[in-house]
Amino acid sequence: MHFSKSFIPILKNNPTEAKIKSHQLMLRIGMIKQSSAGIYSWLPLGFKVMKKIEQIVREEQDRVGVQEILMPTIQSSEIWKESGRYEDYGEEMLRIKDRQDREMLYGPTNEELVTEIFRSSIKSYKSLPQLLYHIQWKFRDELRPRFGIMRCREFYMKDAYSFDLTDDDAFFSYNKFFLSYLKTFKRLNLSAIPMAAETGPIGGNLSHEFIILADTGESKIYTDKRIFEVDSSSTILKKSSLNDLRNAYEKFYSVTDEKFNKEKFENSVPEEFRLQTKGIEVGHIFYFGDKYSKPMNATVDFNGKKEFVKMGSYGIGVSRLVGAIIEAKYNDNDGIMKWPISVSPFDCAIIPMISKNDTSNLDKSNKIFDYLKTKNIDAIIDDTDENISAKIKKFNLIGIPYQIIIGNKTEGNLLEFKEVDGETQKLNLDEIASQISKAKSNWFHN
Ligand code: 5CA
Repeated sequence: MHFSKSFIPILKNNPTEAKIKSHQLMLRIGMIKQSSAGIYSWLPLGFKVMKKIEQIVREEQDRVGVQEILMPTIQSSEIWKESGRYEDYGEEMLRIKDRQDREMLYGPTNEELVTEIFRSSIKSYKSLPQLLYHIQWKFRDELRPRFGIMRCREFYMKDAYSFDLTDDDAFFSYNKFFLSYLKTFKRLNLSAIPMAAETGPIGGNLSHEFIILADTGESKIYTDKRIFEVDSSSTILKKSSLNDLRNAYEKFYSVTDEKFNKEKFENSVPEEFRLQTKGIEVGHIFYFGDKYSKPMNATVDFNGKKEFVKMGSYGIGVSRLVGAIIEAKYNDNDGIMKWPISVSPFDCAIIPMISKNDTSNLDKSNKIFDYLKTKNIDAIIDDTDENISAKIKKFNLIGIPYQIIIGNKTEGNLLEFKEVDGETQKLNLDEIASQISKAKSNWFHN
């Protein structure tokens, strides 16, 4: 890809309407464009990052045995009347009518629809557990959409649903998601902490939010710092191993502000480990038993009796994660962003110094590009006639983790190669390719 032909509309300055650094950067480097309040178009750079995040989320769902489906964005009001949430959901729900005057809605979440799908086909406890997920746009008519795609009205979410016979089985399902979320966020090079949370309009009484620490986050949290040391790397998909993991986390007091209890916090956390800060909610899991299966009559046969299935639901804010990664990785003091290689829009930027009548650096860049392509490395060449320092500054913002700079200092086979936030090294092309490939595969297998 040549920069001159790409659709990456860079702004000269930070847009004044954006209050937090992720929103500023996303507009500045042309990842998104607002189309109306809280509703955005995703331009190539933003879309690429979001699709890579989506793929990691998908792989980690598949890995714990969740099956992918795709439900529509538009739902009938009937099922929401069955569950009783049609009225309860209030003004956040976008209600529409079709030409037959039927009440429809743009789905804010899918508990009802997936329960309807489940009950029409699954009849026996022998088919349990059923774990289903989809990745689909949602709409919530938020009172105050803000911070760009962090709290918007139309957003992209992975939502999964579990169906089990007993509470005990359902906790096993819950814990599988608990583990898969930790793995997912790790592959995004994020440290997300599970915290006991309120359940709100989804319901139930067991719930965890997965929170990334950030000053600009909207969630207030109270936590024991020792929770950051919990290690999930040896946990396996067995009941007891997953229970141990949950216990390892729940040993430490860690809650969002709705659950905060000052006395409990101070009694259970020694002063030196207390942390009161803010974070971004990137995932949220819920257990709510028969809250939907009972009113919607979703049952299975068990020894001649009909039992209401026990359900949970599990969300990841796929589009919000794009902003959350920027909040975690962008240093707006020095103007350097560094995408984790696992989700970077390109693996490498080739930045040639180009003078008017001399195309030799551009020719060289094209050859490097072709070679990197044979190694499965996705590069972008800045073929514009900007000066080299403006180009480097621009790519520091765009955040592609590796840069190859082709300027006057290029000697023989040695190229100037640097990680966006690191020192310049002189390496030959083979060494560069293997360094990038190694970084990519490390993340893939994380
Ligand atoms: N049905 C449940 C679980 S699938 C559910 O909807 N949970 S949720 O309401 O907590 O949403 C799941 C995730 O979607 C949140 O953790 C958050 O990361 C993301 N999300 C929720 N609302 C918004 C919004 N207005 N803008 C961007 N992302 C959002």
